[in-house]
Amino acid sequence: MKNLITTFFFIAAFFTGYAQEEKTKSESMDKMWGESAVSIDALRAGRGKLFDEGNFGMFIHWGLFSHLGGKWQGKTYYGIGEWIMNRNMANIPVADYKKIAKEYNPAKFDARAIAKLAKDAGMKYIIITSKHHEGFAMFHSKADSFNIVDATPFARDPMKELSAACHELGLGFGFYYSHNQDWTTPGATGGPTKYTNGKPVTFEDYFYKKCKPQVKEICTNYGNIDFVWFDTPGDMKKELVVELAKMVRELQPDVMLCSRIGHGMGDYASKGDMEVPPRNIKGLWETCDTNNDSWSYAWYDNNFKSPKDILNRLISTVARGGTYLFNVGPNGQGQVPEIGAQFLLETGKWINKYPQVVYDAGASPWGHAMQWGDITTKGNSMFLSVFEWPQDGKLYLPGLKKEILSARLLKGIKSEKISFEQKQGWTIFNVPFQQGDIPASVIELTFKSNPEPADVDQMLGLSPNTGTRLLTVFADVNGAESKSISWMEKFGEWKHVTQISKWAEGSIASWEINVMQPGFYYLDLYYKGKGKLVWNISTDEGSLVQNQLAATEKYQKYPIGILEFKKAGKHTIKVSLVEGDPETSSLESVLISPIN
Ligand code: FHN
Repeated sequence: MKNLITTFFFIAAFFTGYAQEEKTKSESMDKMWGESAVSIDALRAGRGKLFDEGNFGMFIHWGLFSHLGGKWQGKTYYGIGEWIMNRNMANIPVADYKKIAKEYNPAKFDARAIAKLAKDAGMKYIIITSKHHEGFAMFHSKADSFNIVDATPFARDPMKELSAACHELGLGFGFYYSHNQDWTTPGATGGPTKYTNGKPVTFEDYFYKKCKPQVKEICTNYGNIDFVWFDTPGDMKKELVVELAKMVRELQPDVMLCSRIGHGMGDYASKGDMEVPPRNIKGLWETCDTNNDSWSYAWYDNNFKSPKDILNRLISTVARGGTYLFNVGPNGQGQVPEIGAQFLLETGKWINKYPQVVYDAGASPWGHAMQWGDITTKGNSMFLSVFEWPQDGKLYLPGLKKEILSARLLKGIKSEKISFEQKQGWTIFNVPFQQGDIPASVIELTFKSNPEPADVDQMLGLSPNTGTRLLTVFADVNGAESKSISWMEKFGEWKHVTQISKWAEGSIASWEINVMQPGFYYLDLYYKGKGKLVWNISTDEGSLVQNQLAATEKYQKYPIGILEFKKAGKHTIKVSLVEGDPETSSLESVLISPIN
């Protein structure tokens, strides 16, 4: 058991250490980034323009592991496919792993088709794995013959083909490179600790003989590149990271470096894998997400995100102030799995109709998502992307204090004026009963000047026609611990929430909400724990619900009862744990829904 726990923390540190460190920076540092000491504004106007305005890029995980597709010697290993070699998955010996190259022939790889897919999906650039942790170079490398040209029957350089296709189609292009972990190279993190002849080796040996020369190759042989996306810096020494960054910047002055290079040397911050943050973040940052559960191809993994999910996560990332990097994993033949590709094309059709919602769009002044969708801004306009269309012809927007010049329901380039009224701090739009566009319809509001956070009351709202989820990240917490946590479902498949735990007697989590319509509402709690728990939920008006329910070790939704709001307007809701183990009981959110 102890070993298992140690292993988990070891892996978690590899995956998340940097993200945690960079999160703090991205939230506090919106002026300077890394030792390049360039202001964010200068970056946005200069080499960061593609990243900042494009807002949507394609990530590709492709390597020798794609040939295995999650299976080794007849057994399937569930989790992120590119880790199959690792001791926490199939634990494949280095010599055996290297032999796979002899049978690797992704003959159906078509660089132009992949670049076109990215373009048709509305993506503005591609970032592809040139070398992942397995140590296999997907480009022609003079520094190490364990590469796709010299070690496989395929014998082509797909990176030459892809960079050319991107340049031809007007897409940006960049490389992922695993600079610290290299499991097949002696001296690298996770690699053999001695040469095959038994001689000792150091990390510096790997760094100077393989890592730095290969990074030089990818920065020299593929024309202009826009990104170098280093990953999992672990405990790499600062001087080596600085040396690498310096070389990259000299060879490719327009390149953008992701924060995962380590030691604050990146140009923009990278959030945790698969993490769409719930509140706005300042500065230049990105979320990388994948189209199913694994980054690289896995034969069993067809849990592809629908066009609705992709658009919702993309628009929410942009609405929080970030950029969305969305991954596909080509199979061993070099092809992007069909369902994932289809969903991306659907996504692209929608973006092509509403480009203004995504490209060069700014964050939502509300600082958080709405129950029905999300809000992005551009100039004097605000775009309400409505994914959950109201059934009763009314769309409720809480907290807008600025005068609206016009409200229009967009229909591609055409639009239709919609009427609205403003009362009790709410704007209520009269919308058609039928949703115009799938998966989201867009309402454009225009104003005399650019909408700012000061123009809205960011308080959460409870409308009469949709449930409102009160996330604990927005709660005031007294006497308990509020903490952002991340965990893996399958190996490498990350989930992120903020939770409230370590409850004590008198601990309270509270939210302020603006209630549009008084009445009775269903109340559900999302929590985890052990045994039976008793929760108490009360309002400033003296309404109260208390109930005992079972708990499991996974976050789940539990119906608690019915809560009454006697008057419309601003209210406080308080939650406390009355009975149950305070150590294991964790609250994730409260859902308040109208009773239909
Ligand atoms: O270990 C890698 C993982 O395989 C994948 O490449 C992701 C993508 O962000 N990065 C690392 C884990 O965070």
